[in-house]
Amino acid sequence: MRVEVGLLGESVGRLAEVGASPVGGGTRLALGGAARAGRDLVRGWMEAAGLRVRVDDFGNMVGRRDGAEEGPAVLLGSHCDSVRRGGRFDGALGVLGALEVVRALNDHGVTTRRPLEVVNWTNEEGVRFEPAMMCSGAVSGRFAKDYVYGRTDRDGRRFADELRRIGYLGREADRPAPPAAYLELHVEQGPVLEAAGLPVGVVEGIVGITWLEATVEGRADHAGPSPMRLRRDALAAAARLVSGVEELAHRLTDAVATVGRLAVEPNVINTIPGKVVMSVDLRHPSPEGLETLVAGLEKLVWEVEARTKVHIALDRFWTSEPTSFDPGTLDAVRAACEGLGLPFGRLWSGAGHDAKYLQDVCPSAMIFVRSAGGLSHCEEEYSTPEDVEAGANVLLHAAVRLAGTV
Ligand code: HGY
Ligand code: MN
Ligand code: MN
Repeated sequence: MRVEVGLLGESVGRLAEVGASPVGGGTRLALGGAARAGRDLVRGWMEAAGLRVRVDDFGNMVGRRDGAEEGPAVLLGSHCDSVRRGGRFDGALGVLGALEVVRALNDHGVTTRRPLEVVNWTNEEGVRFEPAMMCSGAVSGRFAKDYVYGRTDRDGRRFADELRRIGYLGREADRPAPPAAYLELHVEQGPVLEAAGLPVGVVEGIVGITWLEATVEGRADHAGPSPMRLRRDALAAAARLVSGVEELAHRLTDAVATVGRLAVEPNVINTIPGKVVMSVDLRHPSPEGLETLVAGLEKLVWEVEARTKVHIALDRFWTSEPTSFDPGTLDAVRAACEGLGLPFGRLWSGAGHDAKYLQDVCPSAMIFVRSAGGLSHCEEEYSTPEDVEAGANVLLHAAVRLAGTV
């Protein structure tokens, strides 16, 4: 039994047209207009594949395919929201690959013992509404409903209001029940599989991630008359912080750190910046490494304050601990690769995924597909049809192993 990769490629291409940019990528930030159009498209495909679709109180979309037995389902899925000017495979491959698994089972007349469910998680990226993996985290009990509903975007719009506005505010009773197992197909978004010459990978875990926001308060003043010795330039201080953050990661093996978002006030040519608000994204495979990075950042803040006479407030608002996936579920993925005669890598994910929070509530694992140039979160993101087909077939056969057939 194999998936029909032409159909999968076609649906990835159709979904990519929603919020498309002129060069092949696109923007479908959570709960925006393009996200709604993408959701409507996916919902139609889910229903056309015979799935009974429901939407929960976080906007998570769940399509159910009955098994011979009742009881916990094997859940397959990922997310359809994107970063700004992201790629067409990040997240979408996991939702549409899961849909392709359902179509293959339908085409081959296969009844699974356990029910199968396909899920599109709301707001995995955490770009418009920080933090990431928010609605798989909410269903897994990591985030309270009020917290999620009250998160606001840069324009002050609330999550709950936006969910209602796009017509995807469903019921708590329609949340996915704790699954028997969870599988997520995703592009690697890094260089490991390509460097090893492998099409797919068995993902054994996800690194730890912590997000902070630094608010640098200086004093706005005229860019001309104000002597240098009297200035409290918030942007000059923030610049020291940005390069110091990068230096922290270079000094610790396996660490990565990024300042991806930065806002300057008043942001005009002839005023000394009075305030800067910037993000800090720190990642490490171990809890100790993550805490070493945070301690290094706190020391750096103290040094920059002492040197530049600004005040810097750090708000550490999200931490996703390093996560190892379930050995039994990993065995099912490995056995699927072997059964298909596919060479496969074994690696950890440097990117966060909804599977992290699913592992909190059920045995979970991920399957990676090779990323060309290791690129992602950019419009150049690409995976070949052959690699996409290999990944989707691994998902199909791992799902069948976990769900059983009658
Ligand atoms: O940030 C991440 O790693 C994921 O893409 N949300
Ligand atoms: Mn993703
Ligand atoms: Mn992503």
